[in-house]
Amino acid sequence: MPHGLDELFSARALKRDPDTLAQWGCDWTRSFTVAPSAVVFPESVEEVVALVRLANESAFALVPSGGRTGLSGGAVAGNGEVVVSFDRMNRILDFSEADRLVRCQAGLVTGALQAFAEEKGLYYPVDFASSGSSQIGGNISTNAGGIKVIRYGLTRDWVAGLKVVTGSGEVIDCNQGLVKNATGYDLRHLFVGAEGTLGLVVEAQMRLTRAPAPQQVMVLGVPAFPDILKVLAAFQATLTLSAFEFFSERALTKVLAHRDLQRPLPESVPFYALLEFDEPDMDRAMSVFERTVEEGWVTDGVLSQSEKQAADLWALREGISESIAPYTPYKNDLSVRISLMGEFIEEVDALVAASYPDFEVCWYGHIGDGNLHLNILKPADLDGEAFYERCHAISPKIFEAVRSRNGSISAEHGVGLLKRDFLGFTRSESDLAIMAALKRVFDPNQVMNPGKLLPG
Ligand code: 2HG
Ligand code: ZN
Repeated sequence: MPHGLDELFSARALKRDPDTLAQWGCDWTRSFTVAPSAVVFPESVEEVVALVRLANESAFALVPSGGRTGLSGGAVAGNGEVVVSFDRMNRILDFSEADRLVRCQAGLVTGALQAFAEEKGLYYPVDFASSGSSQIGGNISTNAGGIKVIRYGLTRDWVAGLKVVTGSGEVIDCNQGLVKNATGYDLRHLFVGAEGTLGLVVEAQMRLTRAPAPQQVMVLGVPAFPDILKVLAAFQATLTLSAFEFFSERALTKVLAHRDLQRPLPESVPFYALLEFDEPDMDRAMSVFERTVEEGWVTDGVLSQSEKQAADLWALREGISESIAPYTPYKNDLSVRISLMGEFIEEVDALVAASYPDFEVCWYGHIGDGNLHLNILKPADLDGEAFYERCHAISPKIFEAVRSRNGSISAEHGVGLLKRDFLGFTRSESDLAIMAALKRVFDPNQVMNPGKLLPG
């Protein structure tokens, strides 16, 4: 049991009851042991600094905790660690219209930043299904992606400045909102995607942008997977897409069984592409659509006629993850360059079909940016452990297909515990050695999220 916490935190900000430990000790993964010793809710940077110093002196480990919507176990505390929740550091501190910058605390919920931007007539474009509960600090620590990456990039692209408490308890301000800053190493980018292994992000300066035109959503039925890539190329050659997503018929049936939604098209089709684009581009989009039908790539399509219909079409894609959660899916979050995607998905699909003819496989994802979500569903009559073992055994083969194409074994979900032992498929020996050395610089006593991302 870590000493000294009671002197730092009031009873209101320090919890040890089993319900709090269970809730704040894990993320959306359900397969890891959850055993934190305490959860703290700091309210200021000073409290975070004091906590990190105490962790160094008393040799206990810290696990940062945002909205805990992660899917790789990055926020799981399984070894008596102290969980550091940012739920009470969730304020917007400053807004500059001229700079289009919001300075906020790490616990600000992503959706609250989006809503604030909208109030100011601006736009925060990083978006995903969990934006209602995920927090900016967590988005930064995992370099969250989501559904608009094809147009707006990743969280990293919107971070203009960071205040971080390093693993040794120093406070550093990185970049401070500047656009141009050619003064050596940009430390800000080391903390983006570091999964809390180097320090705790306590504040951020997030960039906003001009609000886009009203959006139109189109869902197309595509019988053959490789043709999705031709459809993507045809649309991208003609207009700017805000999103280009895909899902398989099997993934669609799971959402329809879970939610009160309509099939997008009268007939079922093996694959669907979901596109979003600016309304003023509608005529051009319609003519590309007609061409994709003439080419035989697309059988049918639907165009949103109202905001409600657009939201319902999006729900068909964004609702998949939640609708398959009851099947305790084995998750893969893979990326390769778009040009290699056709042959890659064919190889992995054949591998998965041959390895588990008895398992249901759901494909979906952000195909416009090269990111595929491959979820393998557990049959109801198979024990969880046995299912996990069988899936785990095939992972190296899938990852080998990734490695041979210089892809990534975790495109946007991070490494955490789930992908840690497979990191060598994506990162070289030298990369891993440099990452471990950097960890020693920022966190010499290994108090920051040990065992995540890199072996503890
Ligand atoms: C999505 O794109 C999320 O829906 C979750 O990244 C993906 O559950 C998944 O595998
Ligand atoms: Zn995703």
